Amino acid sequence: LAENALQALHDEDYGVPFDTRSLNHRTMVFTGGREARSLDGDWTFCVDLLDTGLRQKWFTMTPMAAAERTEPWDYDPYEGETTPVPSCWAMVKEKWYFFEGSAWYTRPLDIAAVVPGRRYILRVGAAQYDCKVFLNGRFIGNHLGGSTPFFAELTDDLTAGRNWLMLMVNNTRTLTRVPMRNTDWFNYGGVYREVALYETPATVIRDLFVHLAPGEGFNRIRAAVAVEGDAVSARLDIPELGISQAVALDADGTGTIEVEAEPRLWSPDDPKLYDVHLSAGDDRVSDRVGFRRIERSGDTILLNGAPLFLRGISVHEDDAVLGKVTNDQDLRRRFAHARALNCNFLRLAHYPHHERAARLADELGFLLWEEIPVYWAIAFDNPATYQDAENQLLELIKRDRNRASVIIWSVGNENPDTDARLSFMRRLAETAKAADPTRLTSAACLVNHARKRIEDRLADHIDVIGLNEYYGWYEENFEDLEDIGRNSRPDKPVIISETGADADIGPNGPTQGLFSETYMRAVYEKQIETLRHLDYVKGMSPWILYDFRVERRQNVFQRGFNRKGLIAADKTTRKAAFQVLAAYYAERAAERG
Ligand code: GCB
Repeated sequence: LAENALQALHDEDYGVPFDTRSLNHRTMVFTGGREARSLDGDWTFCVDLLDTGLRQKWFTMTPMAAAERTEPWDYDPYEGETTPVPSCWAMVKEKWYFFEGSAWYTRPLDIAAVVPGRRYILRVGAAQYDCKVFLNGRFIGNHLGGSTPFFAELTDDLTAGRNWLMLMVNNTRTLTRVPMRNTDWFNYGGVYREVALYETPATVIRDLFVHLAPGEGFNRIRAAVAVEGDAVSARLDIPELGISQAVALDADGTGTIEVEAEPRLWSPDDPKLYDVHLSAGDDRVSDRVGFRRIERSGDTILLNGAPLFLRGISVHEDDAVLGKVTNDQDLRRRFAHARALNCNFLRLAHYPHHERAARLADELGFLLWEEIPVYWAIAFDNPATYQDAENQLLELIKRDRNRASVIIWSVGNENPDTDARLSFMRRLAETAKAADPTRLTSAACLVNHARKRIEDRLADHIDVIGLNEYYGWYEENFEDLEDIGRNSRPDKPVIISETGADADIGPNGPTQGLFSETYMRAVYEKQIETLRHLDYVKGMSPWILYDFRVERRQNVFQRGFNRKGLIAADKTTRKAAFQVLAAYYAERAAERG
């Protein structure tokens, strides 16, 4: 079939093009406390650069032995190579290292009985970037966005016995995706977070948002719930606070309550969490929630009413061996390194990280900046690109808004100050506020280098100004940073969301000058010396904790990695600048008394 016949094929077969049966934030289910059946493990796998699978409808092939097939076939989803889920295909076999395109995943799904009145819902933790879900030859739905979870209801297509589940995952970089074609991190493809099947009653709790109510005191808790089904009320229980309260549901299944309570407030020093339960009809979910308040007043950030300085570090989700796959051990090591740096804050750049990161931060007492990949030159004038970005933002917020650790939603990184960008990102910031009025919004902005001042029209529409600056590295004249400090009078808190320098500490790394450890250390020393005198700077998250893989960095010192890590890609060897930052943060922490 010719390229332009593809759309017709979709319409003819399904009545809808693939990309309109959208799996988006509206199809999310609240999963806290639910039992899930893991679908991780080996799946049959095939890369498909030319999208032959869609043309030949590989998803409709029935399983049979090769000898029984009567027609020629170009791929058999039921035989051949396998790949583990979760994984990034680049990390599984060398021949897939630079592969960009579509890949097919197939596995059996055996169900003893499809119980009437029960629902069966698939959750994919993340698939980079476009994922089409098929069950037993039928197209179920399509998700866009590489780092947020999505849900597909399988109930109507599932049969007792053996079913076949297929995912087609496409990681092609395009001008209209979020991120677009050009990034400074590796374009890993694949189903790289966990996949699971949830079984629920007919009535399903889709959403639960529980937090300290905004306002004066710290003695009211608010819960907003969304239930699908015929329940007219739900019940909220927080046993440790003596709360057991009915929540009346409107005709659309939503309801909100506010109750008096005196929770011990969550903070990095005392990361207290409470068990929270919600039931509606036969459905029941739970969560572990900390109660705290984050606010901005003038150029100050307040946590539970007290001024806060964010001693942070930026971090990618990247591993020299696993790629974007994250596990508990990796996250714990990350937080242990942040602790050794005397941090109280991490910037999870540049896309939503695994939800376990925020759960651990809740437990261990770290504050987080979370972000969507509105990175560099997005197609700001394209409505479909906006929809995609907004959906990723809402999926992230709905996934993590019960996490006390998360204090900032960032709507983007280093985007030029154009009209189209302003309206796109302002809308995102407003959407974040509407979905979650309890947190601060931000974006990593750029300095106006010509006028040497902090100046970005988006600053009027966000709570905290993130600022990426590389004086001493990309900007050679370090004195300019001092001018910028003098020339700027922001009326909001500024966080230096990035600064840094590369250093190659391998055997052939230089001993002085650019890319040397000594040079990197000097940049950190100068940055700290300058920034510590700017009283509107209320925190920093230098770039970056670990060296990370990226295609675009290929000089003799980089060799496929961005080397701005305070720790090398082995996640063990510290560079000299580590201690410089750790010492500064120790001083800031002590100042607090
Ligand atoms: C930036 C980007 C970040 C890059 C970094 C660098 O400004 O936000 O994604 O990796 O600079 O190292 O150039």
